Amino acid sequence: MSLHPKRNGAGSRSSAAPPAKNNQDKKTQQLEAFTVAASPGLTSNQGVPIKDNHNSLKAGDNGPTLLEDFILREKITHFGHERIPERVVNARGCGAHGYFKPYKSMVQYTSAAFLQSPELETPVFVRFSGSSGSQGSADTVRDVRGFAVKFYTQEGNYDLVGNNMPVFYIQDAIKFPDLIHALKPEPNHEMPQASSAHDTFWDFASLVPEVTHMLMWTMSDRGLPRSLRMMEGFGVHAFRFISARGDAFFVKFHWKPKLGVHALDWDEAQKIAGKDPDFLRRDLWEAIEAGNCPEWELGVQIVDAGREDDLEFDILDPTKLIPESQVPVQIIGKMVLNRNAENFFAETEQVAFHPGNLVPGIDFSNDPLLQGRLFSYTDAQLARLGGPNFNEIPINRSVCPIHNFQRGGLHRQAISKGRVAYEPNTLGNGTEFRIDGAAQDVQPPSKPVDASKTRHRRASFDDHFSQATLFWNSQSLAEKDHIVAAFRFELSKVEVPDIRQRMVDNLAHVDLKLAARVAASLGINAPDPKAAAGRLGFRDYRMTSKVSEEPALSMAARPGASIKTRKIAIVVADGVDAPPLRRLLQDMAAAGAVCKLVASRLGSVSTLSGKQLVVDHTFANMPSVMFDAVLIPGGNESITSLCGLGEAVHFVLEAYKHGKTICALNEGTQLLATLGFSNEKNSELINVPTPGILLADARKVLDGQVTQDFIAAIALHRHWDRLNAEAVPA
Ligand code: HDE
Repeated sequence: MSLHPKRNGAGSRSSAAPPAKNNQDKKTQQLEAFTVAASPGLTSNQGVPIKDNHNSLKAGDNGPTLLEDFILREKITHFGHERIPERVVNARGCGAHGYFKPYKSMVQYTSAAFLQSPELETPVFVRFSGSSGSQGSADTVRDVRGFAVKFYTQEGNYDLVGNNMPVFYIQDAIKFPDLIHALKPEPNHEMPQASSAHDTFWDFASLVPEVTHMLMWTMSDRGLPRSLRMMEGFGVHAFRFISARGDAFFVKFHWKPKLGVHALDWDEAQKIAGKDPDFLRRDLWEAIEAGNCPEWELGVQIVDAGREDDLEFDILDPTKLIPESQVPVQIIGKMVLNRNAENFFAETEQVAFHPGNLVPGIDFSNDPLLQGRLFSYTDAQLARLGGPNFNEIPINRSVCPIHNFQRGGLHRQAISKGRVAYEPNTLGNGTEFRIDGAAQDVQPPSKPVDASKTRHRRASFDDHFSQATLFWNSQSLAEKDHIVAAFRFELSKVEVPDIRQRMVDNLAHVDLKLAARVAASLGINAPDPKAAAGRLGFRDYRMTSKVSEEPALSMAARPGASIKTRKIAIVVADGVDAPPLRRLLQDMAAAGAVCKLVASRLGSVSTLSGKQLVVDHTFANMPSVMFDAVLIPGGNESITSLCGLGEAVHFVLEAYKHGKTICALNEGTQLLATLGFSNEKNSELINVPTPGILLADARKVLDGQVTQDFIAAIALHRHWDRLNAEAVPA
């Protein structure tokens, strides 16, 4: 029996869970043993019954509280210690359980047991995170997102601790503290929160050109995912697959979301940060609770060890990606997230990832950024989780047995039997016990190392711009506009003009037009690539790229076909024309969309025929930025009220500005009148040449035409090429 989605509360675990029959259930069963249900009555932590939880023990009714009140002392003391240090980066996150299943055996490439059989489901826990903000920061800030997956395999835990972008800012771990200090709030006044738009970040960025490629990603719409369910994941570094025969391959990991890759608009993202700072975690939680379990396919780009020099860049350089048209991504399996965590702290906060948690058949590479991470994560867990036994915390336990002679340490839970805590021994079970190294080692020997110590960086890491240019060239016009706008926004927040100037001079090495467009709004000189090239530490070196444009790098080039889980707002008031609306609601639900009625107040609105429709949200509590599309049903009275209601007009105008699909039926078109759309030929479905704006005759709803057009337009996600969108004062 596997824990596949159950509608209505797929997230909840029954207290009498059935016995585990496959690997996927093993983790659930294990966690079950630690799960505590609420029960009547209260006790202290020692199990002593508590009769009064309202009054502390005092010397007389008016007297001081007594120190001997151990119930009060215990409660207050525990409370004072209930926080742990947040992660130094990636502090804000949310997680969910699920499983991974290969589509085929990868035996040819790796001996990793969880990749051998399409029959085997492996339990996983995934934590998504924002990298720069603190635990309480908003979800929708511009940032790279963490995408960390813990596979509970039968050979131990394997962690793929990646991001939603395939490259990273820096090439060597020794720069990480500098990068993060520059990115985080400035140390004197602790501002700004969860934002790179400040002097210290751009000061660093302008002086360290290796960050340029990653900047292109973070300034692009990839920095603003519409949903965690709609973003890609990447292992970033080259890892290695090792087969049972000892053959070695470089491998880059990809997660491809089944719902497509989609982003928010920057204005929208900023507004959501105020309206619902939990937007992304709420979206994930609600989707799983509703049984809309998100899925990703695992892809690998495999390069035979020894063939890596065929690439024009260094495979060990984490600021480079392997273009998919150069080495195609093989899809090898599927991950489904189907259960929300039971307790945020116990699971999501205490989960401890480590890129060095590997299983036999998967190895790391000599990527100098990865090498530094191998040290950092254990160290981080020691600081955060208070000692060396964090592997015993339920969410971190492997599902296979643990046996070694590590003993003691803070919070040790295992009660190890016997007098033997060393190897080899004969006293453990009466015969000689000795590890002889016959089994495959987790870290197989690779090429012998015979080199002088050096702090030198390889010349093959010198090109910082070719792939930034490749990324730029691969974007659609709208995506390019967004990148320009993002650079302008960020650099306009920089107070020191020299920093802005250095940055646009650097950008001139990516693309002169990009740099000129950014500079134009900043009140600085036109970009000067020569000025950048003359600067200390700046290398003006470009490799010869084999690929000049890569479709996989653009989100616009790959719109999805489905509108599953997309949110549609139906704006209504009393007097709404219900029959066509009902039909559209049915059609949209059948296509998997989530429709919500939005009005000026909660309760219900009356229809033309005097019936009542229940309102889900108000314009104030669920503004247009929380939706993917808008439907304006007809009904004279309803539309007259909505046209006179500022918040309703704003709702629709803002949706227009953010490129969302808007469908108006009959009189509903009047709400769009402020934008100059009208529906004079009321009997026709008018395809106004404005993308994603459908003005429809309600009678056409019944023949399915409106449904079809509406779905097709929503599936395109956003329609950026709209006239006068900048004129909308939303
Ligand atoms: Fe991390 N990173 N990182 N990182 N990272 C942490 O680990 C670090 C890097 C990533 O949901 C910390 O447990 C160094 C790249 C994710 O719990 C810390 C370097 C990538 C998460 C740490 C990097 C990542 C972290 C903070 C440069 C993408 C959240 C607390 C050498 C491939 C995991 C902790 C979760 C978290 C160090 C660079 C991804 C301090 C030193 C590159 C998704 O150990």
